Amino acid sequence: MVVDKAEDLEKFMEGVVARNPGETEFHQAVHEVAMDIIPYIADKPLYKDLRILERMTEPDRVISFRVVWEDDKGELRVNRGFRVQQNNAIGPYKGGIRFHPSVNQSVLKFLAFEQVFKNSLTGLPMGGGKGGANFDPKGRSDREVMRFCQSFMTQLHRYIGPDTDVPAGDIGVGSREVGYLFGQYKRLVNRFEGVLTGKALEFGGSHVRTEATGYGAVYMMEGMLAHHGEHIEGRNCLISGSGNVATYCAEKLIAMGGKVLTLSDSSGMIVAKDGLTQDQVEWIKDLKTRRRGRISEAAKEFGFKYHKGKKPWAIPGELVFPCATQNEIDGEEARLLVKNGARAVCEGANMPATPEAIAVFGAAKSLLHAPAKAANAGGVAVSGLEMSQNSLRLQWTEAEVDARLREIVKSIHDECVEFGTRKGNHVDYFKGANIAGFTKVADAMLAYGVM
Ligand code: NDP
Ligand code: 2IT
Repeated sequence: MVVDKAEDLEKFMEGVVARNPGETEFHQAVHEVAMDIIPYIADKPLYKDLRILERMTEPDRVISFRVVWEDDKGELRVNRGFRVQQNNAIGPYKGGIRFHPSVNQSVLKFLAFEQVFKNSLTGLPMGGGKGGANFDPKGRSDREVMRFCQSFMTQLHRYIGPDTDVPAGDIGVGSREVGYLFGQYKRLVNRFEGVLTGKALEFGGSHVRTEATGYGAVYMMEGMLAHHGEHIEGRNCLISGSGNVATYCAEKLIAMGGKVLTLSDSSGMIVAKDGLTQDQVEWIKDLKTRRRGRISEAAKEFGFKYHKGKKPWAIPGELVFPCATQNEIDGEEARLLVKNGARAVCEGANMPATPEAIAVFGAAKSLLHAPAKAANAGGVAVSGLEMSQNSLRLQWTEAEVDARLREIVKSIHDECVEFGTRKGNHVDYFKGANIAGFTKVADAMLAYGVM
């Protein structure tokens, strides 16, 4: 049978767009996966005729709810909360919660869809989901954030559970918010159970969960370079963002001898021309998690150059780690990075490169590019380990969890190589990750029959 794969992809995407009007981020995430999966299943009737990919694009359910809370002036505020339960074929729904004004159904559906493939790649029994609210924590007091979290969980608690759906952090949701969310869940259901990950160590958290996404991205970079006979030491690194993922990415790069030139936030970017030190990273972590300040303050404190409103992509660097948000590198910025000597891009953030940027990186001779679902899977992998520890009612040591994290990232890298190697040892990490992530979920769905 001759199959026109391009026509198949076009028809498939027409259906996705028609069923999900206006959800551009979701269309983008599905298209990026379908580009690899449709050719892969063209001669596999079991997957193709049983419409497995089409079924995977339809969330099991999307829950949306009103979140009402009182600000410090006594005024009532109304936000919209969501949980997208995308797919639980291989385990309970699992994925973070995002609090950011840009949150809407399209953004959360893209994140939940991606999460299914990412979680599958970890090899742990976790399905995919994502949640959040269009709440802006910036400028809000601790008490306001607490009241918002409590109201959010009052709605969410009826839909989640340790064997049903296990949320965690994402943008705007860190250990403070997970504490408030977990406390409210416990109060409502009167059970102490592993319903959230990213908890503090005192109440069921795992060592290395805070560090895991940033560390995991660096382990992935290390694996990609090693596969090509290279290493991190002595190389100039560009990082965007200055939150959880970015700061722990910087920390691990410094430990491995990399030179971290940049960090950023939504207001601008700092350039440390001699490279950040670990002490400076500690100061920035405190700035962001406790003092809740802006990255410009680090420039004042340490005499770095601050570029208001700029992103790091015009600075020459070899190892590139977008760790802030979706679509933060466009085609033009990708061309600039390539021109300035980028060797590898490792996606700490979810879907940080636009389709045009992915195409530019793909066309650049031998540039290595790890997609988010492989590069930032370390975070959810340690979340999966936190779930295991909660079930066992045990806490593993830091060394034990870090060793497991390294092992998981290595196996993700190996899977990308197995399914993504092209001629001449060049690895298409996008293709490898998409196919490896897809097959496990697809085979489980086949086993369940038609549903
Ligand atoms: P944080 O909230 O800790 O930090 C986010 C950082 O990105 C901040 O510096 C923030 O700047 C910046 N940022 C956020 N939105 C924008 C925007 N629209 N434009 C410019 N800058 C922005 O979040 P995380 O570090 O946890 O998450 C960063 C990325 O990593 C996200 O894509 C997330 O989905 C992904 N990720 C996170 C995981 C985790 O375990 N936390 C796991 C896997 C992926 P500002 O403070 O100015 O808003
Ligand atoms: O995008 C992600 O993988 C996360 N925000 C982490 C999810 C989790 O459940 O730890």
